[in-house]
Amino acid sequence: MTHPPLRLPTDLAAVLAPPAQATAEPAPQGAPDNLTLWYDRPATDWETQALPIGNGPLGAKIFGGVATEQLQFNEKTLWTGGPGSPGYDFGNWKTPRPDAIVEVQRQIDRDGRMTPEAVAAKLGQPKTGFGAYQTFGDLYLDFAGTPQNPASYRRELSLRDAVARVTYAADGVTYSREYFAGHPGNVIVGRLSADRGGKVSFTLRHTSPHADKTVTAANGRLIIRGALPDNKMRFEAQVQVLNQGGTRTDDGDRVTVTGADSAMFVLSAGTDYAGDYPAYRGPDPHAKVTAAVDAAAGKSHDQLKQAHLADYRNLFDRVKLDIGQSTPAVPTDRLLRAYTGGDSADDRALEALMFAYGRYLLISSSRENDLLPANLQGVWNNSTSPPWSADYHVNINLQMNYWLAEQTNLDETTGPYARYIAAMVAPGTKTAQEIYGARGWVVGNETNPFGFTGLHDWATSFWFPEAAAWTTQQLYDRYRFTSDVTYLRDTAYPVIKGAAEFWLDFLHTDPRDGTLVVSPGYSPEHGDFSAGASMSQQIVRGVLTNALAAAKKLGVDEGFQAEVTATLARLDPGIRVGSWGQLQEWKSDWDSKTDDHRHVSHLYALHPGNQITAGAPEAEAAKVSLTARGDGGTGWSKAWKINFWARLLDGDHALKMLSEQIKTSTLDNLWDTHPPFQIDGNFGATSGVAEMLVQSQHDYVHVLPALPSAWKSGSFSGLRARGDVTVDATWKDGAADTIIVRPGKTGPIMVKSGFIADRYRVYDEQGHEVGPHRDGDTLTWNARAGKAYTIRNEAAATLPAPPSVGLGEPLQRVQAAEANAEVTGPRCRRPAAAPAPPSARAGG
Ligand code: FUC
Repeated sequence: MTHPPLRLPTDLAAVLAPPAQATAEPAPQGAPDNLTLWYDRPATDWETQALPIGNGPLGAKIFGGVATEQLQFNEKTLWTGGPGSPGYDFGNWKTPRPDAIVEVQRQIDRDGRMTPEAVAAKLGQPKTGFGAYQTFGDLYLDFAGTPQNPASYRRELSLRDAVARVTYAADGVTYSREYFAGHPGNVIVGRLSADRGGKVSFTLRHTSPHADKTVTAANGRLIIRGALPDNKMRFEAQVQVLNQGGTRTDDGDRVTVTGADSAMFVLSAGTDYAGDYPAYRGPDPHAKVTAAVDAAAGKSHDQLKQAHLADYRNLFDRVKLDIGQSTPAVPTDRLLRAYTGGDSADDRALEALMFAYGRYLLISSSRENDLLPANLQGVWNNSTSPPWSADYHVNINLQMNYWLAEQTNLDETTGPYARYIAAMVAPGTKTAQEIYGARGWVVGNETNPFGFTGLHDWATSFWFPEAAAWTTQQLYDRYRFTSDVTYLRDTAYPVIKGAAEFWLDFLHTDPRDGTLVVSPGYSPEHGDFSAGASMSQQIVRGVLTNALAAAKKLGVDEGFQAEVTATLARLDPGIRVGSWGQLQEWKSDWDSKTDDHRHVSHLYALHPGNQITAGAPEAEAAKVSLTARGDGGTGWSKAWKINFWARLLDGDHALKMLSEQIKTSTLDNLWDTHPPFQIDGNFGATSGVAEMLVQSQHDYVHVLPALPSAWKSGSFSGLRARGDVTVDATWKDGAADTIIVRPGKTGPIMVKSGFIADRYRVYDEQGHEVGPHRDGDTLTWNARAGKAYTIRNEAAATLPAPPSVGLGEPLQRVQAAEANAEVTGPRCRRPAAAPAPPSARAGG
């Protein structure tokens, strides 16, 4: 059936129009810009105040001191430990322990539980040569003769530009500094200028805690070269200083500029790390670092900056969020202190800023040319012994770092994650064989850049073989978001298959009921060891389900498919409702109502998994558990709870968790704190907000599933849903006004939103009305790749009615087409059981 074209109402046409080209200019200085962090004094503390810039491999923290500027900087591969470090063993047992695991399994079969200490005594082994992420050191710029108290001081980080700036005035001169970390060219660029000629003078020098190095200056270039004593990893950084006007002199290990009109420096750094098992070493970094600095030094500041802005904005500008924020002209630390989580537009400003900041931080710490993904601190670390080695914890933390990536349209940031997980297959295969006697690959609770896939002996965190399976969830999810079958076949499937194969061999038959369970199993960092802990079972079910779906999609490995199908049929699903209505954390009903442990692992099936659907009895049980655990926790724990409440479709509680995180787990520079600083909470908070706005884990696009009542009216654009769909929406007085979906592939699309149970219309780009199939609050139609479809809430009627068609006609047509479907209904229905997916896809 075809329909006459409709003339689109003007404001609808505006929504449909492609986003305006980003302007090249930043917001004017001093004007409130809702996406700038700014402060009226220099930073004195690295962790809480200094501002982060980064391009993935390189990161820096800017202090903005007046007499001395400090840039602490990092290169993400600079790690102690691993091959070359005495006694490094990848965490594999130094001598075989043939019956050790079986003995633990027998004891758990007999007694039901074992203490972590008892299991660690049998299976653990001290960590050797694990290493830690290292600061590269600091650049200092000393400004001789600068007044102590300059006027109009401002230090800022623009999230729109990914540029940090410092400005102040002294003796009638305004001084400006500007820093960015460019992904193009892999350089950190600094520029110093003044509004009067000849006023730029400074000395640039380097310090670091790494003793085994040389620092030399020649032709305005500092060359910092050395090796870590522990593993002999070579490192090099170069900084080229270029002045306009004035003079430049080299002085041993420093460069001085005097009386210049402006000056720029470009920094690049590298190591001889390579991501390849077992040596993890590549070429000396000298040639690459030299080439990067030479290339950047051959360009003007303007060229470097334009390349950076174009690259960064291409990612950052894809998503916009308006939740009614209005940014007051107060520094960000004061905005944070004044935050109440109430109704004010200032509070909305901070929430919107936190959402954007997570995206900024991911773009800044995970890019295509990265050898490693974002670690516990992203790319930023000022220490030689950072908390938890600033490593890769894989019982929540690394996974959380990437929850936001696809949802918030940053697919390009996921490459390092995929490469890192794939690089664990080789060492993890050896560990699977030697420790567990299993096929496939495995990794434990914590890992490093050198394939540490075995065990250590910290009783409450040494054991978590489910980690490998969990890390592959993102790989499969990336396929669900992008529908990229080539990626599934070549990159994701082999890794997912290996993680699934491990469990085909390592599951244990539970003598209590004959089901297959994980034993020994340990719900992360909580309680006793047992068999069949809920999270263990949910993760294993997820990886088997994903591996099977992928093998079917690719039409490969029939024998493997049969094995997985048989195993799934016997697997304990790990979802049980306990005596007080809670979701059980363990197979036995051991949960305490007064336990407020930060890990809420047994809710994995709700988030990030998809085995529990809101409204189902298990979801009610998850709510009981979550309520009992309370609204506290470390930074990442609160961030996870935003996501949980959003998946339970409780937007007000999700916002409550975001506000708890902002109030009690956020530092002045808006970094998340565990404490100490841990970046996962920033990423988890952004993901949580995205989950409030769009969900797609059940293969339909659920728009505004958990809108908090405090976000009365607003809009977003550019969020992504599984099935290769980009989503925009506007809402007013708590109800969606307009939803626009842009599918990237042709085929059936399902869109769910509260108002669809009421009055709605769907248009294609030409204004032709689309006749979807409706079931309650969910529409299905055959969508064409590259087209935009607009669903309008006719009941809200905030847009003018299309002039050429009477209101009754399309509704009658829908009624005729859907004689058996409910046409009107409550605005916010309890979600129906998950509709059948438009194509055979599954997730875990
Ligand atoms: C997990 C958490 C801790 C911390 C550490 C880095 O082990 O339980 O709270 O976040 O990772």
